[in-house]
Amino acid sequence: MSKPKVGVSMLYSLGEPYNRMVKRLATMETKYIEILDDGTYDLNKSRVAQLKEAAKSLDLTYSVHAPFVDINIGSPAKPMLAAGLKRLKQSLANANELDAKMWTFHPAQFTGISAFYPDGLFKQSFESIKELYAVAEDYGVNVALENLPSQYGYLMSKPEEFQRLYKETNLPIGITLDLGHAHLDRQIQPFFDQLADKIVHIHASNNYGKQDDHNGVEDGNIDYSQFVENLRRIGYDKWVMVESIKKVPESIAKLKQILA
Ligand SMILES: [Mn+2]
Repeated sequence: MSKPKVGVSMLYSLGEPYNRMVKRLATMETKYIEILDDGTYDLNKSRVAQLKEAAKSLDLTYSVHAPFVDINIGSPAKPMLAAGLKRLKQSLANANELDAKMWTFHPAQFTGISAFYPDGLFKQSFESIKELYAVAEDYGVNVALENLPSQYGYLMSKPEEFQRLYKETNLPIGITLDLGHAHLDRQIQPFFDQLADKIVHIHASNNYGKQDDHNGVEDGNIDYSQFVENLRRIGYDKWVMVESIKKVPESIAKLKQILA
């Protein structure tokens, strides 16, 4: 059986200039790279061309993390929702150009007026997910919705919410399981127990169960030996991306060791 592939998200270098991040690609201890399409790393035509060149010369394969800053796919403010969806669709086009193996995006977040629209956030976000999924299907890009922590006001922190999505939309959309996020809601094991067949991409970092620190994989109290057992049990052979912002090379090495 083939093993999970350990990759890395370039999130950790976001404070550095874009070109330095591209140069770094040659030094990473993995060929599986997640590109963050947001902030100062916002993709455009020339950057996509540059990344394609790097992939060719360094034999890299990409996944793309969708933009999320100031985007809310469940927004009740129509112009903002439209702007967010437009940006997400552009990111899907970028992912397609990069031949990305996965495009991960974030769920909706509560707003200051969400309480006035019972269920509005779920309904609007499910509509947005359908719309994005259809665009992704046209491109042939694999997409996955990420679990986010409830303590920061996000939907989709628990398996039950994904079950509701599947029930109400019938979409065969996958899940990017973010271990750090799931740990904050004590939901790592429930995700593996209830939605194992939906997990198509994994973000790995660590924290102490209080805030989303994105520590190196050894700095926190996520049970990584249990994680390895879960992956073996479900026969997971897709990507596990280090999404730490500290101790990144150490985290790549550690995951490679425990997943070997
Ligand atoms: Mn993540």
